[in-house]
Amino acid sequence: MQQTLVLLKPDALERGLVGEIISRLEGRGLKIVAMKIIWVDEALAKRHYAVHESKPFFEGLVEFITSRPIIAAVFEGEDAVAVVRNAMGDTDPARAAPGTIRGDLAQDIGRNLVHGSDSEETAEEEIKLFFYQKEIFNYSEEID
Ligand code: DAT
Ligand code: MG
Repeated sequence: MQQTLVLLKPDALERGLVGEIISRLEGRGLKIVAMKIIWVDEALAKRHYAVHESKPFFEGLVEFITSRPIIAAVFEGEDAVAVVRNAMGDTDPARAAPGTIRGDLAQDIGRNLVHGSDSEETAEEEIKLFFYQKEIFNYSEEID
């Protein structure tokens, strides 16, 4: 079992695509174990995207993710990291395959609707940035 961080970026909320995107991820068999709507501040945005600090698009990226509310979620399931990445499609919607979230619903690399952690290690770090452990539901504990 793996957990991964999913962010529905401001364009997803603005365009009314939240249900559609969540539906696609749930359709892959992933379970929502945490979810909240938040307004990301500059400090959190910069930490989350720290790996891109030196890139020319960094400032715009931070500006966009802090511009309006987003939805942060943790999805859980077998190979959750890879399943979400595949469901999202290529970073650049112009290259994203049809059938993927970005390939079907987005057009602009700066407005690509969704974030998904890119490795198990990154997922662990990113989840901690957005959620306290107590906010993440543990199904197995509930069932026992
Ligand atoms: P991904 O979101 O697929 O993991 P990434 O980590 O390389 O992609 O980049 C993070 C975000 O930064 C991406 O979702 C959109 C933005 N971005 C990446 N490359 C960009 C570019 N060349 N121009 C503008 N924005 C870009
Ligand atoms: Mg990334």
